[in-house]
Amino acid sequence: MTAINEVTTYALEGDVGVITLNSPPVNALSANVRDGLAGGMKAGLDDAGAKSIVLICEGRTFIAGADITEFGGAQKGASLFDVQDAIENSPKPVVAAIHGTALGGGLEVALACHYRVAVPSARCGLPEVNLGLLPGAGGTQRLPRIVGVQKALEMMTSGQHVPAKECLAMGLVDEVVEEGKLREGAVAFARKIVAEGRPLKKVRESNEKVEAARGHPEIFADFRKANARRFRGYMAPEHIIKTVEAAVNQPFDEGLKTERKLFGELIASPHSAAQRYSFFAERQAAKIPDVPDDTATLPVNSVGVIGAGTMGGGIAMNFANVGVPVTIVEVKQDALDRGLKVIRSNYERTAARGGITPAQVEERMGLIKGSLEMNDLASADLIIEAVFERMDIKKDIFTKLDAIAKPGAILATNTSGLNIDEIASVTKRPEAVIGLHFFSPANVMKLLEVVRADHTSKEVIATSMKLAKKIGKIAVLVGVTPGFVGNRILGQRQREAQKLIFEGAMPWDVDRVLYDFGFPMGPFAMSDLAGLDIGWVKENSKGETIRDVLCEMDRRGQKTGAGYYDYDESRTAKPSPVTEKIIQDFAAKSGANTRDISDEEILERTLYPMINEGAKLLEEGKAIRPSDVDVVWQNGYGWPVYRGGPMWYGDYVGLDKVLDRMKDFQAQMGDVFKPSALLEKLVAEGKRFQDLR
Ligand code: T1G
Repeated sequence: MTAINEVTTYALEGDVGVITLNSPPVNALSANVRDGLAGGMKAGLDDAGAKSIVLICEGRTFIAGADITEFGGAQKGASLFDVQDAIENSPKPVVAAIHGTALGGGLEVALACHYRVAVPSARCGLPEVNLGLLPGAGGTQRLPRIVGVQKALEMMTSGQHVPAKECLAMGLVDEVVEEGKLREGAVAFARKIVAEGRPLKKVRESNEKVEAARGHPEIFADFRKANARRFRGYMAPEHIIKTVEAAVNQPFDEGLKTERKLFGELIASPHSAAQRYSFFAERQAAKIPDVPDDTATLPVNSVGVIGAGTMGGGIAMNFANVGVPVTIVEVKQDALDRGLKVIRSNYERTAARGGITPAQVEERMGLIKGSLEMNDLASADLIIEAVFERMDIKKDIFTKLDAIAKPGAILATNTSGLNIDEIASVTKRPEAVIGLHFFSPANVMKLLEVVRADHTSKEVIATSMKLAKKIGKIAVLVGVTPGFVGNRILGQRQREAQKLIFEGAMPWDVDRVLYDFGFPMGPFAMSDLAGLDIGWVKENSKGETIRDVLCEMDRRGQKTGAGYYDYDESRTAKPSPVTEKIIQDFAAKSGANTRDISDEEILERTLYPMINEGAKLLEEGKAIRPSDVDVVWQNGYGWPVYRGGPMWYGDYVGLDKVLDRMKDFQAQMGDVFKPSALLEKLVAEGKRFQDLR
């Protein structure tokens, strides 16, 4: 065995040359790995004893793509394109041996090989779209030549990781070898293709599938139309479609040029910068400075949930989905039955869409047990309270739980903003109390705000963060403050949205600006969807707010066909002259001077206070790092990932501009706009939030 460099070795196994990469954590195509590949190919080609070459990786995975940390830096080491040419033009067959995930540039290297074999657990994909990019090493030209135009469009615009079995069916891999025996399987396969005199299959030369699509522009028109809603606001999907059109209509090398030009546009775009930032932000969020990775964790093999309402039911599903038995406790049988019925219908709907099998529906329902007895939670490892948002009720439950739960059990509350230190204070084990703030629908939304209270132990924090990953959540650790990170910042936007419609803007103006910015929906449309009468009590209503008046007129949102908007039978929202009149009357009655308000001001008034509040949360230590605030808003509140999040966006706009506008607004409208000390400090030092690592 020869060491090519510190991450690559070459060895001759019989008459097969084997290049082995070992560059943890994911064998990303760093300069070292590219140099290793180039050196390994040279060794294999120069080795007279080698009739074929196998490329394999050590560690958890085959090459998982280009090294994203190198983007934007000076190009060092061998060029990826030269490495691919060396592989593709090799007179000896080159076989890629795939385990883990062959992604992005990793799959593109494998596509330059003449053959690919994989173990059953392997997955392949070109997920560059998730980074606001497109496959920039020939993937857009080679993939459609193997899997066809339609599948290539789907794979590259979704970024999906396709299992080996499906890859075999699509021709993306040539053989699936025994799990755990990849090296042997790949070497045997390489020997077989030599023995059978099989050709050097160059993907660039197999044109049937792209030629079959030539003269059928409707394929692309239909794909664009079918995905317009999903691609709204993103740059990369349309660029990807254009590269596949090039694969169909241009010779391979011309198509490669088109790919490089379009890749260049994307990698230079703020969209991709924001999405690459978000990739690392999500991984950073899992790291807690004073709770090291090796902190002991507690076993969670059984869970109790108190409350079978919308949140309780969704929370329970998360654990049943990963095989953890759950006991749901309710006070009344009918509430319990209703809750379990909703869970079953959720599972059946997923099964109807083919997301799970009917057997899995039964298996998961089998893991969820209903009870009217809190004592049934005495042996649970983790208990999550998800009842009505009233402090007295929560304290009553935690007092009972403290007496019932076994030593070492974690006592969690799903409150969306109440003081968890106060809740913990009624127990004799505040170190076991933590907030696990799920977002509705709890079985769907990715975000989990893990709320650290004053006495929460590091074991309980570490256990909760790891458990979140197990149930497929993106966990962000936050501190106790009203509304935690997400809702506290939301309060800023909602306040300004409400004020703006008093000053001359209409709800649909505010919504349009935020929708065009990239939010899935504006605050007023969101309120209509949720229902304007949440927390509204008819008997106490005095028509003091626009919402009061709308509810009194039975305009309670989509469900009544009218709210801020009017809705037609297909629930399409239309600006409402009724609401407009109510708002104008209100403004006149309150003596407000209404004026024309620009879209730019609407955006600044709704977003800049959010950025400022994020800075305050960092000052107060309620969020560990700015990117955590962004992960919360991207995964819990629909902030568009290609805009990075409130903190990234503040840096993008320029903190000096945010500060100036906040000061303008403060002068005009008071101290609710008072800039945070951190914002002032960063501007004074010419720094950005991203400099606060
Ligand atoms: N570059 C650099 N670091 C990477 C990386 C990459 N491509 N992928 C992962 N890491 C780091 C990550 O930051 C983390 O670091 C550690 O590896 C473990 O990752 C030319 C332009 C492979 C499925 O988009 O999807 O190729 O936090 O926590 O959950 O066309 O990582 O420990 O310090 O995510 O087991 C295309 C990105 C690149 C794949 C593993 N490739 N990676 O998931 O571990 S663009 C991707 C993933 C490209 C070419 C283009 C996942 C994973 P740390 P992890 P995991």
